[in-house]
Amino acid sequence: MSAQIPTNHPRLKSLLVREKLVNGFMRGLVAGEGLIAHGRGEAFDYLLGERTTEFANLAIITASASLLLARHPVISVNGNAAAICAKEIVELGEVTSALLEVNLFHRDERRERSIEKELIKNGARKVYGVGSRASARISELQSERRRVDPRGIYVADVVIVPLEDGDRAEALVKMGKKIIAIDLNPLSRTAKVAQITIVDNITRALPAIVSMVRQLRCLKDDARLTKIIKGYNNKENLAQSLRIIQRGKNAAALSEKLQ
Ligand code: PTJ
Repeated sequence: MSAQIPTNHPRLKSLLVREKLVNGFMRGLVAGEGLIAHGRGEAFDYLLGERTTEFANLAIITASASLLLARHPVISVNGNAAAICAKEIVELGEVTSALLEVNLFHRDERRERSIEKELIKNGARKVYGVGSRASARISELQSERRRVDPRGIYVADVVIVPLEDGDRAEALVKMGKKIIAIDLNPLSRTAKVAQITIVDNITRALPAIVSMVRQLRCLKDDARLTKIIKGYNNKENLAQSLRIIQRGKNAAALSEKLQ
């Protein structure tokens, strides 16, 4: 932990995450643009009260059920996700048997290798999509995100996309894949196009999915998992998250707490 941040600072958690990102930027994991993207996420998080809402929780349950029923799940990892949640990404990969694939918007092979190293340092056995391993192409996409691993995202049935920028999620849905987005902005293109959107901070969402997968797995009941998925409506769920932001009660409660 940083020597400069007092442990009783009311914004301690948030400041520590910022520190991880800046650290990740300096270590070559995070794109400069990633720091800006985090700021936008923080603003939405504040408006949501910096907590996992009941609607985010519903999406977490549905995402966990989908991961348990998936045949070939893949977790797409970008710079921000690796800098703030490498350990949790590896853990989720382990509990769901999902592959980990590096897929960057601002593609840069050195950064890909740094992210791969970070995941391996945190316990990953294999990382897909790095350098020439990303030899398949998503034809609908213009961005560098079109390059994917032929054994990873290209053939996945379920893909988790934390902190995205929209066009790829749309292309993957067109390819028939189920997309689980983690995005604090319920208005983003990714949030709207994904079949399951978890409107929550990745730092809270990933541990919650890991714990939910463990709970649901114990049921050994595929019919129940299918029922959970069928009963979920992403459009309605996003509208509810937006209502929380519009009402402003969560943000007011957070502001009160921080006085
Ligand atoms: O590492 P790269 O090259 O793949 O680049 C990654 C970024 C994040 C720069 C790139 O994907 C990008 O430009 O993304 P956007 O379009 O800014 O979208 C990022 C989304 O993630 C926004 O909707 C933010 O609100 C959201 N977000 C930011 N931080 C978090 C978050 N969502 C969940 N948890 C966060 N901590």
